[in-house]
Amino acid sequence: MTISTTFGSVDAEPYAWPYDGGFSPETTALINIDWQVDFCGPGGYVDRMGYDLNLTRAGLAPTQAVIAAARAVGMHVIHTREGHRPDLSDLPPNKLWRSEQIGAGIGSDGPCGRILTRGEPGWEIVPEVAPVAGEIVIDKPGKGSFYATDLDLLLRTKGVTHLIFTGITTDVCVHTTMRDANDRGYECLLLTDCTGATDRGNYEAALKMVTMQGGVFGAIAPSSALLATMGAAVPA
Ligand code: C5J
Repeated sequence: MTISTTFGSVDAEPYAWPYDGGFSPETTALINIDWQVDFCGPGGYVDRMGYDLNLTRAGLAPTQAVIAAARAVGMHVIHTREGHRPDLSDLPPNKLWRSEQIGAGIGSDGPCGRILTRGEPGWEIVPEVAPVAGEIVIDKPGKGSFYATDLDLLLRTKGVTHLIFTGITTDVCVHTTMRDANDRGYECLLLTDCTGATDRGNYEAALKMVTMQGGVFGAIAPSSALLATMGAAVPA
């Protein structure tokens, strides 16, 4: 069976993405990982841990443009949120302990409500890249978006084979999800300017890791390359 593609390949590293020459909105999902106040907003989890929010916020504007382009062509747009049940029954004790060691105990009160807790202001996706009606939102207790969620079932039911990633943080939730997606056979692209980490060196290393061994987890490209392939306007 020949599957026709709407768009050709993206100028990516270490190969022109995707491996099969092109992609279609029907079989591609844009996965936006954990763009929550807790990871990029003042008073959230990352801020409480003392990291520079400029690093995790850097990808917001390019991600906005990519989400708009994806919506315009009818691509699947999916969002994830990391957070725990209010009774913390899905929070492993070692994760709680570690968060307390760094002064940002999960479930404790902060300026944005209880840290990393579902339903709290800090757990919400920031308005710049918030979901619109009809878009899937995956709530996950861990770093990977497939662990303890129905993401794989939803993607396979929709016939999705290709995944494009934005989100934070590059070296933690984005990487864990991309690695898992790759093992599951999805063809993955990470947009380099649409992601960020709490540490610049980790961000750079995480991008480099994707490209080793001929693209061990997929490929990376700036959002401008994706937008160019889709014939969408690249923001100045
Ligand atoms: C972290 C995430 N860094 N969304 N979570 O704890 O990457």
